[in-house]
Amino acid sequence: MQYPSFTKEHKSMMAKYLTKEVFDELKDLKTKSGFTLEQAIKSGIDNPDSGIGIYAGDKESYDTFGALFDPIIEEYHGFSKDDKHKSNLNSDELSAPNPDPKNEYIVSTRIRVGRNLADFPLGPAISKEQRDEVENRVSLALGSLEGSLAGKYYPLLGMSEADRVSLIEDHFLFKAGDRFLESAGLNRDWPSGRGIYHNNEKTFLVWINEGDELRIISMQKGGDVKEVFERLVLAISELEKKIKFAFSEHLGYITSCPTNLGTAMRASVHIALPKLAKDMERFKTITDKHHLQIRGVHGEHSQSEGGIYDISNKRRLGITEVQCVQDIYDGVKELIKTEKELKAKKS
Ligand code: ADP
Ligand code: IOM
Repeated sequence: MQYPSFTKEHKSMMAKYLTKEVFDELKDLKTKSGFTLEQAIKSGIDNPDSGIGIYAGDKESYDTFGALFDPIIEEYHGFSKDDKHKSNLNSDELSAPNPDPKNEYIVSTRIRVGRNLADFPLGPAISKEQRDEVENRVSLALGSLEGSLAGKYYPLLGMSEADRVSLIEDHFLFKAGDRFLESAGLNRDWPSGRGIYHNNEKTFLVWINEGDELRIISMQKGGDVKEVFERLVLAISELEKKIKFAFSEHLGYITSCPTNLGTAMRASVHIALPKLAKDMERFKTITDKHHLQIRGVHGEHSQSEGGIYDISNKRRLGITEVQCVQDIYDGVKELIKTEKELKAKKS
């Protein structure tokens, strides 16, 4: 492989840190599952608008290609090579009374974590047989859940187009054909091995074999962040009794995208902020202060609709799960306060 010809459109962290020197050091290396630098960086090369532009094929990728992953992880999470990840899922330590009890701003709250099986490569390097085995193991484990977590697994293979589209539009299911995942090798053999599990109320959901082997999701209408967190914590602890997840003392839960390492948690609200949306500088000052990311209503790389934004924690590694949710909670409180002030001024 030749050193990639990056253009000025290539804005990813991968493009920033893949100097010729780093490239020469890594270009001929391979992990035990056969994953190469070329595969790791393909998404960022094919998609110049990538924010990060690199994926891991297995846990070992983070060591083998450390000369490239380490500075990206440091810049994204503020987490250095010598830091240790820590976990705290104790909801009693979360201070989060509903910031919008009258349901004026927050449409819905969702918290997800990514997980991958300890004994398998990650999605970019997994074989079809291994992926199908992951689907079998995970759907079996989910099938034994009881009480509020009890539900049903719906494989993508054989799902009607109408059901698939309506699950996506209602924000429950992942989209098909994501070009970032496509180039990362994460869409191979689609739709085989993929699917969604959910309880009756669709407040507890698990995606199987999308960007990670599991995305464990708790969501509901309104702004009761604590209730959403508590449901997620219960689901994680039940699943951990049945499945061994890939984990490292240093990097926490191992995920295919380095942005998700650590807690692998993205806690988000869909929130209507029409006044702040007209002053993006002020909006961004608040989100930056609280380490938050702004996405559109249809997920990453989508646009806002009707002044509704997806606001979530950006940092996931080196801080605990409680801190991830606290970041978003504190930021959302300030966003609502500012939106109210702007509304009062104009009327
Ligand atoms: P991920 O959360 O795994 O990073 P995306 O950003 O692609 O992935 O979002 C996945 C789906 O979850 C999208 O349909 C998005 O609209 C939906 N979603 C995210 N946050 C919320 C929320 N707070 N309420 C409802 N749906 C949400
Ligand atoms: N992996 C995905 N969440 N994203 C960070 C892609 C990118 O923009 O590089």
